[in-house]
Amino acid sequence: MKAVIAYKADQKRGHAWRDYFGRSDPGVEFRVWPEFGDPAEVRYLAAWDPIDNLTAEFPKLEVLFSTGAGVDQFDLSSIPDEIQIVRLIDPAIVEGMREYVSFAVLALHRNILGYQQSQTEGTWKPVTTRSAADVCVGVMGLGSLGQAVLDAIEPFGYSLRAWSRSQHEIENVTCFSGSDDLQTFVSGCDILVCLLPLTAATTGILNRDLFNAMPGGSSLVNVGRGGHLVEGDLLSALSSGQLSNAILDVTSEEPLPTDHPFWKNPRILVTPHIASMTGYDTAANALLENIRRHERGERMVGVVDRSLGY
Ligand code: NDP
Ligand code: OXD
Repeated sequence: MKAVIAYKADQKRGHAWRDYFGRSDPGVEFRVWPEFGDPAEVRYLAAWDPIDNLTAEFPKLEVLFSTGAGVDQFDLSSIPDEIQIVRLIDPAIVEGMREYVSFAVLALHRNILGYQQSQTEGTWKPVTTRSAADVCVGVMGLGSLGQAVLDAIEPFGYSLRAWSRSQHEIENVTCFSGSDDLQTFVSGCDILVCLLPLTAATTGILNRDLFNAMPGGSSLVNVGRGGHLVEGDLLSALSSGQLSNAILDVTSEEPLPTDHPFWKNPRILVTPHIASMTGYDTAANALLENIRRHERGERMVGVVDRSLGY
C-alpha cells in the first residue's frame, strides 16, 4: 500500500516539507491541506491543531504526527488506540531551545530585567553579580529538550539540578524525581526552568506552593506550556518578592490578550512562543525517517505513551 501523508499546519512549512519529501523519497506522497486528495488513501497525518472526526475523515489512518514537540493540543483519549501518536524530535527545536534557555538563564543571573527597568527610569544602578558557581539552575523535565539545555548552560559553571518523573543519572547534575522530591528539588533552585510536557499530572505545577518552596528572590523561566503556570500565583509571588523575575515564552492564552497584566509588569519578560520553532529540512527529515521506520515495521522515535500523556 502506498505511503500517503497528509499535512495540516503552517502552509509555508507544508510546501517546503512537500518539496523535501519529493526530493528525498518519491515513494512517500506528501499532500498539503486543503488538497488531501482521496482521504481513504491517507495513512499518516501531520498536524498541529486537533482535527475533528479524525477516523471518519481518514478511515485508514495509522499514525498521527504532531508538527511540534508537544502533543497536549490533542485530546489523546478521543483518538482510537490503533492510531499511534508521535511527537516531533527535530534538531532545530532542540537548537532553538538551547539558545533561548541559555539567553534566559544568563539574563536572569545578570539582572538584565532589572537594568532594563533602570534604563526606563534613567538610573545607573549597578548590582553585585554572583558568580555562576553560586547560582543553581534547576530544570523540570529531562527529555530531549531538558537534557539539551543542561548541556548548553553547563560551560558557564552554574550548579545544576533537574527533576523528572523517573530517576536519571547525569554527570554534574543533581537529579531528583517524582512528586515526593519536588519541594526538595525547588528549594535549591535560584533559577527554575520548566520544560515539562503539559499533562494531567503537570497542569498548574508552577503554583504558590512551589514558589514558596523556592529560595526568596529566585526566578522562573517557563518554556513548557502556559497551562503549567497558575498566573495569579506568579503575580502574587513577584509582588511579594518571593520571586524576583520571570521569563515566559508560553501563556495560558496565546496570543496573550493586550490587557493582560503580564505585559506591563517590569519583572516579567514575555516572548510569543518562539523559544524554538519547528524547522524545515531538519523536521521533514525526522518525519520521513519515522515513516520509513513504520513502513519497515520498526518502532518510531517519539511515540507517545498515552497512559502518561507524553
Ligand atoms: P520529552 O517527552 O522528551 O520529555 C519530557 C520530560 O518531562 C521527561 O524527562 C519526563 O520524565 C518529564 N516528565 C513528564 N511528566 C512528568 C511528571 N509528571 N513529573 C515529573 N517529570 C515529568 O519532552 P521534550 O523535552 O521533547 O519537550 C518538553 C516540552 O517542551 C514539550 O512537551 C512542549 O510542551 C515544550 N516545548 C516548548 C517549546 C517552545 O517553543 N516554548 C518548543 C518545544 C517544546 P521521564 O524522563 O521520567 O520520562
Ligand atoms: C512545540 C512548540 O511543541 O512549538 O514544538 O511548542
